[in-house]
Amino acid sequence: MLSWPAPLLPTLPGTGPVLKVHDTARGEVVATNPDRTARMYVCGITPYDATHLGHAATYLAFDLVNRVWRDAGHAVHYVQNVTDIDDPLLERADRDNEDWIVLAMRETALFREDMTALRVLPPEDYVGAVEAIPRIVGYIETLLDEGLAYVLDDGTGDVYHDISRAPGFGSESRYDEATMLGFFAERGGDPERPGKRQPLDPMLWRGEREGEPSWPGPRGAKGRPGWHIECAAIALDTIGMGFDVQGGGSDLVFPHHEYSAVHGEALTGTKPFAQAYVHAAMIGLDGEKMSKSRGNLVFVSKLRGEGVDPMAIRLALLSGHYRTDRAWTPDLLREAQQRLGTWRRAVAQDSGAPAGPVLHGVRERLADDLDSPGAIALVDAWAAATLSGEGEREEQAPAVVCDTVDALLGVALQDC
Ligand code: 5CA
Ligand code: ZN
Repeated sequence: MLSWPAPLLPTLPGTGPVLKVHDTARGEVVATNPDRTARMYVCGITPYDATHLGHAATYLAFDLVNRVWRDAGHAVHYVQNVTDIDDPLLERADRDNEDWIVLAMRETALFREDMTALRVLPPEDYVGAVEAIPRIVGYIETLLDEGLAYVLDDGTGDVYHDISRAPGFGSESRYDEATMLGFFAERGGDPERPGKRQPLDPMLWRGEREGEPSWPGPRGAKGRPGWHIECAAIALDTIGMGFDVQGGGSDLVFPHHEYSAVHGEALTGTKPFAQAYVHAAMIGLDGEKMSKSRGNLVFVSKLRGEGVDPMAIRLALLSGHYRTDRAWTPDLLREAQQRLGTWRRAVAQDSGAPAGPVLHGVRERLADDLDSPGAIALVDAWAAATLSGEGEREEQAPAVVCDTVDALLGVALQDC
């Protein structure tokens, strides 16, 4: 699929430190240890209502991962999917009496525009579920051939992964069975379905149903792919097993990332699927998680349409830590707009407070589990000192801080 245009990325003097992130599977902050090319897979949108500020916050968190790795001297192979066929997309198209393909294409196009406006570095591979179907089918056939998957015996043609044959099951989320069952039922699973070997077996392929789109499937049975095998297959085909970071919002901890990992491990006979599973916390509005199903959404495109500077949206979302559930409020945006104005005035000065500690400090804060509020506080302090006109001055400082904020926080202040 077409990705989106890359923003310019200034090169900073020296190199940044090793990135540490919180890994859900180990339950602690761990150092990433990428090869020369770091590999990251971040779960993309299901394109029926893009891009709300929750989505944006999640992609901004992983954009920081990308930027910190690049600053540390790595190339980054970044992969993102688009779940352009799944139940919620078809349900929305049905509700609005719209062609699901038109809906998906329109929302994906809007997402690209929002990501471009927010200056998110684009993925090297941007892959839709539909275009991946032939590969997904091959993987499901492998699981069937190895006796790790089974066709349900009720004539539907639905295929499930037998998780009793998956020894690693549970090691990503580390949830107990009751918790798993709760989230599974809540997030698209079917624990009660008769004929399954285990209630927690996930669907790999949904046999053709009347009125639903379908494609040639495993062993010639028509239908469409399950959700978790989509991400496992796309990751395996692009960056392979053992990649550095699997990312998404915390609502994907279970079942989605657990099952993607289990599918990947079953298909390759190797572990782990990802070295670290990193989850961004939820953005809420008026005390509830912002979600399509609840309909309490604020859209990036709506704010842009009202003339809000995308850099202020970016700063507002980064002013909270990515692992803290937080609310979007008008005050948050106002504060970010003010901050952006202050920073822009400061970098427009002929000289400023010393830049070295800002560059070093922002690098250090972001490498420490993406502490964006800590990084922002350092730039605030620099801007205040610079605008006060007092203390030590350096002629190059405004340009260096401008580049630092651009390269590491992704906030463009001006042409530095
Ligand atoms: N297509 C799947 C992933 S393969 C999916 O979850 N799509 S989504 O459109 O529902 O969400 C896209 C991304 O935004 C996911 O990483 C999800 O975890 C994240 N997300 C959804 N709602 C929020 C929210 N309120 N706050 C933060 N992140 C969110
Ligand atoms: Zn996914």
